[in-house]
Amino acid sequence: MKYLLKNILFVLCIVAPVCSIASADDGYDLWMSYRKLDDATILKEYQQAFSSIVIQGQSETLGIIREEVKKGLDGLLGADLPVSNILTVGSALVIGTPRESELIQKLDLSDKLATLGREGFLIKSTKINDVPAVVIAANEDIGLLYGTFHLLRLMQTGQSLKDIDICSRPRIQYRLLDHWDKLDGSISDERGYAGKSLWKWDELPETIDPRYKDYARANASLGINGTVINSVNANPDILKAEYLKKVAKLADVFRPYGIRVFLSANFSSPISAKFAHESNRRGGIGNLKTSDPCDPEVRLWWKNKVKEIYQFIPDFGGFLVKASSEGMPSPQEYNRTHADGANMLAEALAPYGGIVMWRSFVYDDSKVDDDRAKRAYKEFVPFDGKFSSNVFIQSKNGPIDFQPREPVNSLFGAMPRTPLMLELQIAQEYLGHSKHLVFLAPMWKEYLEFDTYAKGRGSTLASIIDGNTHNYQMTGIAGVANTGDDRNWCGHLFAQANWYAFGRLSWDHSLTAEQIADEWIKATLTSDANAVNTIKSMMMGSWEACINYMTPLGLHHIMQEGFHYGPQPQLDKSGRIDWTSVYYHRADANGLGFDRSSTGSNATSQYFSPLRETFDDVNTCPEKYLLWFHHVPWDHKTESGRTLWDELCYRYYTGVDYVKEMERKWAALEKDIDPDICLHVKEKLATQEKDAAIWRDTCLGYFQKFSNRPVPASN
Ligand code: GCV
Repeated sequence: MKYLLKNILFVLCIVAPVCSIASADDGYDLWMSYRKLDDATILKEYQQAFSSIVIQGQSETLGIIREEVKKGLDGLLGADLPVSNILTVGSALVIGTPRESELIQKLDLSDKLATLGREGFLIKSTKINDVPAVVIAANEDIGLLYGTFHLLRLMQTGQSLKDIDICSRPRIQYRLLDHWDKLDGSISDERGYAGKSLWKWDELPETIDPRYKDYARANASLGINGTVINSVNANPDILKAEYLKKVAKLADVFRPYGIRVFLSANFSSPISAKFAHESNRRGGIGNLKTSDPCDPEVRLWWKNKVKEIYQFIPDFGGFLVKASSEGMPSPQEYNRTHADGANMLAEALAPYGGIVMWRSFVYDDSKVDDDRAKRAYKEFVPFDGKFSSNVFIQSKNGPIDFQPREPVNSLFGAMPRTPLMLELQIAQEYLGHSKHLVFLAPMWKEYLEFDTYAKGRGSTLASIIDGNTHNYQMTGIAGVANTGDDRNWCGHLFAQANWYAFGRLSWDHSLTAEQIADEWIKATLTSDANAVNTIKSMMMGSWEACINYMTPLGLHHIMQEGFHYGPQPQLDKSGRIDWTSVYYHRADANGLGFDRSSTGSNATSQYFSPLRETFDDVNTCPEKYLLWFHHVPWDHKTESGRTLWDELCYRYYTGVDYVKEMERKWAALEKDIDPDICLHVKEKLATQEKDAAIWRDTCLGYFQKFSNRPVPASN
């Protein structure tokens, strides 16, 4: 008996883990696991609507659509649907362009299709030859792929398809992920928190990791249509032929998914290695002594290099350039301007349809202004209208650097004759890395809906970057990627929701954060109504909570230097002040905050009226930006009636309490969520709670030295 028991235990020990691995959800499938729907009514509706799939035409993209739609419908419906190019009896999903599909041609959708451009699509329920059909139609195959993913999304979220009649096209033309991946395969010191780079440079071009395809598929499912695959701190080697061959292989995988490859270029690439400066950010793969953009040899070097790139990658998208920033080389070293530099590259790319994304993230030059927040505006606005038509100025959302909260960068609205491309950060560099649950869609919505008043009321950031305010001829948005080779792509399962949200907003910035959360939860985690609501409630407040436990009331950049994770409100041993926390928070016996009003750095003057006046007056400045724009006395009365000090304490406690509440809510969902995911998130939340308390105690402990007022034990 004892022997038998021992054997049973042995078998259980061996088998149990195997079973749990087999059934475990490791997060690899992202929002595309296509679990069978459990709502019987909607399942029946879909089963009746789709007894077959009909796709006419041949192309690589159509092949992908066949694969995706089969996988999606079979999974969601628990079926094995036939895919063919002939419509038979029953009911069908019919996908095609009028050019390739006579079934679609017959429907005469030309008026609608004329409004949809190259990437748009329509989904419509109709009848073809008396057969009830749901149709996905578009002008190009890529539109069909986007339409297919959209239909699957509607089904994952359980929406009725009866009488469906929708048209969709992207509001923004260039929708890019910016990877800050290095050529040695690391991302960790470039703000990557999910393992190593997805790109296996040592295996390419011979070996193509199947994950490249999954990456492209995930992006295409959201409508992302470009990727900058290397860090803006660009290693010039990326432009050597040996790397271009590798990049070309990635481009081949991404192309049928509608994704173009772009590269970050190092401005001093043309310089010979023997003339390159010592810093590892300096260029040096060419044979020249200079990278002066007005030097004919330099211009020729770039023209030849671009020609070579297009031989490898015929649909190459263009260059992203970080110049005059954090030690990166620039045209200013030769007394040339940003426009000289960007236009030289633009001229080389123009014949092939390529573009330049020239970043406005500049703060190296101390002569420009003492206030870092003012520098981009001062350096770029004078050049409005001086850039070639294929140049974007790519600007971070805020004037400093992806802080938990900033006002919108004053550059937006101030360059009516230069297309501005918005740069957001999906990676949570300043928001708890991949350790904290922080859903970023509410933050991005706050920025997108921020009214700059550039052309009067309604000149929102969204309307600037989608071209409506200034009639830009090119429009673009980029998100600094949070992906890596971790099995679940993003480190934290909930960080996937930020990749998802970025993609969805880049296609349609009018979507609400709630809708995006709702879609992501249902596609990724569960469709149980209570669980969905609980998770949504966790996500929706998580950004504000993070602000509260890190940088409430407009505080900013008080993170650990370099690492940008934990709090470091104090100076380090070196005593250096510039770009340290004390530069930004300016705590003293009188109060707290950076005076950027007209009595201080006057950064408020860079905004349009009436924002300028609203921000300038401490009594009208929105409290969320209070310490961003003002140095405020500790006893200043805030909106709640509490003094600044008491409000600060209140906010720090509220932030931590929110994390505790998320832990409680998550614990109650155990039965609705895959056990592995449940545990993974539970552990992350425990870390977040610990970290949030450290933030609160460190910051309040430090600021108390100046305020001289007591810190309460709780709210
Ligand atoms: C890629 C911040 C980050 C840097 C980043 C830089 C940039 O300073 O901390 O890691 O460099 O922004 O956006 O260029």
